Amino acid sequence: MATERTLSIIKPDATKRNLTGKVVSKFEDAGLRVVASKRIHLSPAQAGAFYAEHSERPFYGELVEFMSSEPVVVQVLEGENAIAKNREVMGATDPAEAAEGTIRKDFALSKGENSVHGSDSKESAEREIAFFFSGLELVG
Ligand code: DAT
Ligand code: MG
Repeated sequence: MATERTLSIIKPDATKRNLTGKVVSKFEDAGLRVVASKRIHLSPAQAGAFYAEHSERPFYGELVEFMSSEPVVVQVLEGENAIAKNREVMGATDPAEAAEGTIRKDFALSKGENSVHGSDSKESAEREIAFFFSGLELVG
């Protein structure tokens, strides 16, 4: 196993309900280290660009509107097998299908308002980290 970095977003439904600390604790308890973090309010254009791969999906408009509705916390998480580990800690997209103890099981409101984003592959992790952070902002 290799040390990896992955991009995480704590979504508007979670920042709005003051759950940032609880979500970060789940990452840290799983052995993931926060090596970069910032709170930002995405414009609809920025949220749309970040989720461009979903632009043909029926929920795209709703997703862009939601992601730009309130501030988010974007973070880079580092650790052994960080990409898969983060997906595990997040739980399934639909909280009704998420395993016990996962972030989405404990905090998500619905399939759309599901508290966290996490990169799904090495390629998307690289692209998504570069979308939000410069090399200087990554502090191992
Ligand atoms: P994930 O975030 O688990 O990687 P995804 O990449 O398939 O899931 O979709 C990106 C986001 O889009 C997801 O976190 C929430 C939203 N979404 C996905 N499917 C949806 C649906 N059927 N209805 C509403 N929102 C949806
Ligand atoms: Mg995804």
